[in-house]
Amino acid sequence: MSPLISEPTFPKLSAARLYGIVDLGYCEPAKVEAMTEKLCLAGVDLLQLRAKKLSLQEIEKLARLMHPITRSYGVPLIINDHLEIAASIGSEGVHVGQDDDAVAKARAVVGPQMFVGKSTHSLAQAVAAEEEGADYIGFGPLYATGTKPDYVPIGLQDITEVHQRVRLPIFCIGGVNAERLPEIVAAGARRVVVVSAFLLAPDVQAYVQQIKSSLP
Ligand code: 3NM
Repeated sequence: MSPLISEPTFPKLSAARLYGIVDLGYCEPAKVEAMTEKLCLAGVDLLQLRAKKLSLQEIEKLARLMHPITRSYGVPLIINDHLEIAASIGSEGVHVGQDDDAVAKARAVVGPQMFVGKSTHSLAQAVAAEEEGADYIGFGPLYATGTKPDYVPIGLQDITEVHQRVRLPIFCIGGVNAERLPEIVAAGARRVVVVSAFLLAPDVQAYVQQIKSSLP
């Protein structure tokens, strides 16, 4: 008889509130495993691997290191940009930008099980991403951010309306930190993505927990 191997179960995407990103602009490769563990332990609901400057081989290697850790916490792992890597490692999700592949192309590569997220930078793009079949959207950057320096911040004024017009989970992103969170939540945000504020925090776990407990 073959042993029973239990498949990890992941909560529904709609239950996710706090989305972390292991961005290799802030976290060196040798620290990716430890950072993944800390973020998951502290309570991120989703975790993305984002590495704009590494080779495909290096990114795949890191994704393969992260995946057993994220799975053990029941945290979906999302690969930024690289559909083939997502398909090859069997991550739970993939994330595409406005200049990347369309959602349909992404789905054709990664299959029907994996969820597909899309970055949006305006109300019109948010509505279009839903029509295109995305499973969730990022909405931002709310503030100017060194993590995505070429993007003009969209501010907080459209957050309420995007929640009225788009039924998908909406993750507000870009310059989100503990100090700004109250005004972001007051503007109508229910879900956020935090990158540099987590990765640069002196105590990552305490910082994640602080943000998590301040979300509605
Ligand atoms: N995408 P930080 S803003 C990766 O608006 C990313 O689509 C954005 O990093 C978008 O929390 C952003 O360090 C950077 O500002 C978020």
